[in-house]
Amino acid sequence: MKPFIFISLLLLSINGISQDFTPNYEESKIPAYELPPLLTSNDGKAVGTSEQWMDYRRKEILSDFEKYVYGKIPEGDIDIKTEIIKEKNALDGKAIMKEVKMTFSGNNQEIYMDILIYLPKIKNKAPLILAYNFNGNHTIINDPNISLTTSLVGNNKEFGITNNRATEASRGAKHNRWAVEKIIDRGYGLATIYYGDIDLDINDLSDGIHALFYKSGQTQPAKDEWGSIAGWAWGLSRAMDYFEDDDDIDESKIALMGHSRLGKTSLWAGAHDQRFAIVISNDSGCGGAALSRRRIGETVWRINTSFPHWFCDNFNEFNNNEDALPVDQHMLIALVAPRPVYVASAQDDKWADPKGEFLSAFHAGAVYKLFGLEGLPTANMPEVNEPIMKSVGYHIRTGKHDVTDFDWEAYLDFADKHFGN
Ligand code: GTR
Repeated sequence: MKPFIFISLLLLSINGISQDFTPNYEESKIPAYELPPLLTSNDGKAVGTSEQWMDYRRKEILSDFEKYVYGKIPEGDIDIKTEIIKEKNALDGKAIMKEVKMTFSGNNQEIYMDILIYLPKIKNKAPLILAYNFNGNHTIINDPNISLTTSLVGNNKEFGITNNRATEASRGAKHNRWAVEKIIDRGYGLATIYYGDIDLDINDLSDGIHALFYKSGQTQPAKDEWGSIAGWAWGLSRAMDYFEDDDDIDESKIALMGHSRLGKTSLWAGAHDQRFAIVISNDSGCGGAALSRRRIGETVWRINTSFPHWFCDNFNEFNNNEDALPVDQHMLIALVAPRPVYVASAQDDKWADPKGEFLSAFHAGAVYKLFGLEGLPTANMPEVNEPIMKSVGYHIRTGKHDVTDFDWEAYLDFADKHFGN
């Protein structure tokens, strides 16, 4: 895709948002709704044991999310080549930095994904947090050894990005969101990937990972096939394939974290791929942790209108028609069970519906109970800045839609608790 097309498409996706949408923020105006039952199968059987959950209910729900929300990954073989590009001392010698390039090819096309990895220098294999970034690996910390991304990035005057190509000036530009040193000091590794490596975040699925899987003559996913979120989730699983082969990484202790649209992605990846040991959603909102039926802030119609490429086409059937959805987002969180899951909200992030995020996490607890595990203790939201950490974790912190040191501290505490670090 040519850079100027990328810019105009970005503008289009912003301007394409309908003007006459007034989000509702009042609890009293939420239409009465009933959540689809977690523990009754589609043909009406009660699900009362963890075996029944794993044997059929989990599969039904996963398949409904594939069919109606995120889209299925098409079948087909692509070639994957993995190379370690760099390995260096980092952070004044207390960490190792690696760059790993995975190249994917199919249909005579090729894309690549660069995984940037920081590992603490510890005796054992490192547990690790995996999270996508929005602007390129080089933006998470000012480290001259990190390769600038060669994928297209958004233009930004402050960093001199005018032709959708990363600049030196954007090194470390997003360091506020990445507690790299804290993570290393706590004995964890961090791996990150620029999400645009897998699929550019524009309403165009003719390229990126999708194009590698198209059948002859196909240029768009079928109605029940993957949108961008499922594509990004696929990329996280490929990173996991690599971690399984890296002797410095403990692949049984990978926590997946994501913010906002990438929080939606981490939930879907973690639901789908049970190799991820902990799943963390930071301010993921509509299509992530928030219950769709509450229709607070961003709604299904609104998200499908502003970001038509994120979900599968079938999801449009539920625009202003949330009650017809066979699933709601508490079921997505439940798909992570029995693995620990953490949902975080921000007080000023009304658009993402903090209470809807909390309620999803709360209701998912019913499935954890089948495994003899504890979910969130009550249906009342905790005070701000007071994390709850059971097998389901939750906090709402003060502040806006963002990733802060407070969030990272909570995630590391949660990982310590469950990984026994
Ligand atoms: C918003 C979108 C949200 C959220 C957010 C983000 O514009 O409406 O669903 O994903 O972007 O990713 O920052």
